[in-house]
Amino acid sequence: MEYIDLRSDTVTKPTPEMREAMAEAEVGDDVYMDDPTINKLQEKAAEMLDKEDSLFVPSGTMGNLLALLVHCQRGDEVIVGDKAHIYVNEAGGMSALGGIHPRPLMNQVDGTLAVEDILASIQTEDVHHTITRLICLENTQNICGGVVLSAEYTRAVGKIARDHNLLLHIDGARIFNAAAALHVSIKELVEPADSVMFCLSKGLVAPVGSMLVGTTKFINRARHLRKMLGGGMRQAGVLAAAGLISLEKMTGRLEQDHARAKSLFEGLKQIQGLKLDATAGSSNMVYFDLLDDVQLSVSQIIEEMKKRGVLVDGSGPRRFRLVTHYWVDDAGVEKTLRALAEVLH
Ligand code: TLP
Repeated sequence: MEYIDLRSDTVTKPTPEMREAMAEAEVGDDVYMDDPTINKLQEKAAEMLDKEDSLFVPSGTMGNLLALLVHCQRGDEVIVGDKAHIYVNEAGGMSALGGIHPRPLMNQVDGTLAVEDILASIQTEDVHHTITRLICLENTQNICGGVVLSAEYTRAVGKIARDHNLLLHIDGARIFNAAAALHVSIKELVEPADSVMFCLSKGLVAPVGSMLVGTTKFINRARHLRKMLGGGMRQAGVLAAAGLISLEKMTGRLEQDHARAKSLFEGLKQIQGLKLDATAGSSNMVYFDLLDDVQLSVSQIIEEMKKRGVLVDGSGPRRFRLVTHYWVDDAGVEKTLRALAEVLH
């Protein structure tokens, strides 16, 4: 059966054009920095974000971890959202591998960290305290609903960082979705950040890989630590070839995914038994809860949807997240809505 797969945008398989580019990619040994396709991808990513340099890494998780390890010493503190992927979904890498102390602040419903909370959490110089070193933002903010943090807000946080001698890292796994939703340039959106991680293998459809972007000094240190973590790849130009198509072609089409998330949101509103998040459809995600009168469990609904050719995933005991992407077309949205209406009634 041909499934419509809404579990995540990480499920995107490479396009035929990507597969062709991968097959024909010029490659070399990237640990010697000899892979021309990786070098081209890294130059292109740095240029697009208007930063000095960038590094191809196997995953978003590794990209974020490298940023934390480069920016912080053991015992340093990181201000991070309590719903941030870095805090919730990266296996505690910052503490386990870096001895870095997270300072979780409550994410607001719009995905931001309240400026007053950030200011109040910066440690004063005191023998009892950790040293606050870094602020992490996530844009789009996944768990808050794929919500988008504005350029203005990012600038405000960047100013706090500079005023207090801190650094700013953006987990921009879906930063191109944010730029598309805001209609601002990616350069403007990331300008205040010292480092940014973004994923090629989510809405940008590449099969593997993320980019870490920042100053040349930062990237050189990150390359060293990537090797330490076993992430020094060799002829990975076959992967970078797909990543180049992500940057050249896929960054320009994300509004289609957002429009389909909005159609899903509108359609789901017509189905009884669901409580949709107000932020649903801000970018390419729709989160919703099951109302108490729905007798079926999340796993029963997942099973029933699968029988109807639609893959969905739960994100809580009564909660779902649907994610639109390149391989979900208008017919896929219709099929999903029909299937869910049938399952729930
Ligand atoms: N997110 C995945 C899951 O891990 C939850 C998903 O399906 O959304 N930052 C953010 C904001 C992310 O959403 C993710 C992945 C990552 C980082 C990590 O990227 P990978 O999976 O490449 O390590």
